[in-house]
Amino acid sequence: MEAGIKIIQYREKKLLPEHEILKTAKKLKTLTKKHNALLIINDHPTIAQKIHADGIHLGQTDTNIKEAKKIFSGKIIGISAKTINEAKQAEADGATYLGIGPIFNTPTKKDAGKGIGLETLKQIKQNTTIPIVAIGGITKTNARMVLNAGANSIAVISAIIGKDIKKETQKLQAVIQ
Ligand code: 3NM
Repeated sequence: MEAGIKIIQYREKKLLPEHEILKTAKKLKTLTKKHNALLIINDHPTIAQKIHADGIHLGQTDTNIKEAKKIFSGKIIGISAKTINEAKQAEADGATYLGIGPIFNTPTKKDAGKGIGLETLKQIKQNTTIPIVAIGGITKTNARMVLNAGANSIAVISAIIGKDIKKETQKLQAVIQ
């Protein structure tokens, strides 16, 4: 966040007990608030509600948006999609942004499947109106192309994690601004 990251998504794929997830989520809420960044909790609407997260993110197989809305009263609800139909459906269901990916092949998420490519991203953009956060295999080398294809924002893991996070984030910022 010191390097200008605006949104953090906390992803914990049910490997930890709920009280541990809650503990980490609380710490992240304090940190993101201090840095004026938004905190999105992946799935776990109950935890998101408890810590007053800014938003939740739901995958195609997570809690559905109707159920999530009964639990989480925050404004931001993102839904992952990789096809035009999924994206249109997510928008119709009331998502406030789309997580579109993987744009490129990525080893980070083993079950993400093959990259959908920039052409599909363009088509999704043409068929939807809510903001698109693109994810999957995005680096400082291809980030500009992803934005040019219609993404409003990019989300990254390996482009910055396991390296000098601040330095790599600044390099990314330089190409996307
Ligand atoms: N979700 P990296 S791809 C967490 O397609 C995640 O929904 C994806 O990691 C999706 O930036 C992905 O290292 C992994 O490629 C992104």
